[in-house]
Amino acid sequence: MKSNKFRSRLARSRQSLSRGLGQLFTAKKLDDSHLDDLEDLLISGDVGVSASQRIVTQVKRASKAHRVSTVESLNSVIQTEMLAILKPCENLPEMTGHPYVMLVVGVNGVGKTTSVAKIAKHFQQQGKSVLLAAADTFRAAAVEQLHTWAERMDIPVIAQHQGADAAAVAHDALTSAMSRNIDLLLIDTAGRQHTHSDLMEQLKKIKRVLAKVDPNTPQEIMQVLDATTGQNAVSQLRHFDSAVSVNSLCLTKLDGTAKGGVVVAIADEFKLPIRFIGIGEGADDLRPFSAESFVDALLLQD
Ligand SMILES: Nc1nc2c(ncn2[C@@H]2O[C@H](COP(=O)(O)OP(=O)(O)O)[C@@H](O)[C@H]2O)c(=O)[nH]1
Ligand SMILES: [Mg+2]
Repeated sequence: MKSNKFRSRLARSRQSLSRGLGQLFTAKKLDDSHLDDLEDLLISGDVGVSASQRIVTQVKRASKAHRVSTVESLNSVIQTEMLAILKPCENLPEMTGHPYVMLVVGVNGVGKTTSVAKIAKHFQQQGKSVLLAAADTFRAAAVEQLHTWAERMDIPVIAQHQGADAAAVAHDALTSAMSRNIDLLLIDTAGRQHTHSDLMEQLKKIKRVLAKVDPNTPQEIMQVLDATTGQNAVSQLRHFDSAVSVNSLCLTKLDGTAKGGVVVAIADEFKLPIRFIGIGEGADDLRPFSAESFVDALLLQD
């Protein structure tokens, strides 16, 4: 059942790619103009220039070897190459250290707070004790939003008043997690400040303050990216990664977008682990990333 929901949430991305591939394959033999069309199709599906070229190169090779005679065989070459690009993203940071601290970052509106709640629930269901830190002190509503989720899931939250120092909230949360013997501390952060550089300074400060309490923390800096923003997500990642060294990703809103190919672009360019993908607004609409299921959902026809 779960995998059906996953497939159906990715339907728009799958349909847009497969329709294009079907149209491409009206001729008997793939020639160079078809390969250009294939590259355009992949790029317009947000697969990114470099990953699209990589895939087209493989299709060209297979075509020369007469291995691409049907739309299914074309699909299968694309599938194999996408899988090769995505597979390394399954190498997640190992969750060692106690508490394990995930600092969740990203621009406003990408789904940080929602993802923090979903991730909390995911690990709670695995029997881990979880604590949340409301370090988005920029907006009062952000703290409120986290509280609402946490109450529903019966998970404790550390928060302060609006405008409080985000690093102080993170500090409190970590010391509290240590004294309560918590397994996992999830820190929600702001996505907007007066300026972009303020935000990056704040995130760096949170990192410093955490490391002072426990030099192993934060073990994971997870950037949340909204897949519907396509190539914008790529440039957001470039900025955050250069400022705070992101070591995992959560890609949200893959439901209802035709831009699911952006996952391939991000994997190809950054080779960063993808821990989760978001496929809806509900608490259960989160899936651990699997390269196989993702490629199947993107390319395998019903
Ligand atoms: N469709 C869909 N909406 C999502 C997903 N994740 C988050 N959202 C919605 O995106 C909006 C912004 O989310 P929020 O967590 O507040 O973003 P933040 O500003 O980064 O903390 C909310 O309306 C969420 O319900 C997802 O995977 N799919
Ligand atoms: Mg938020």
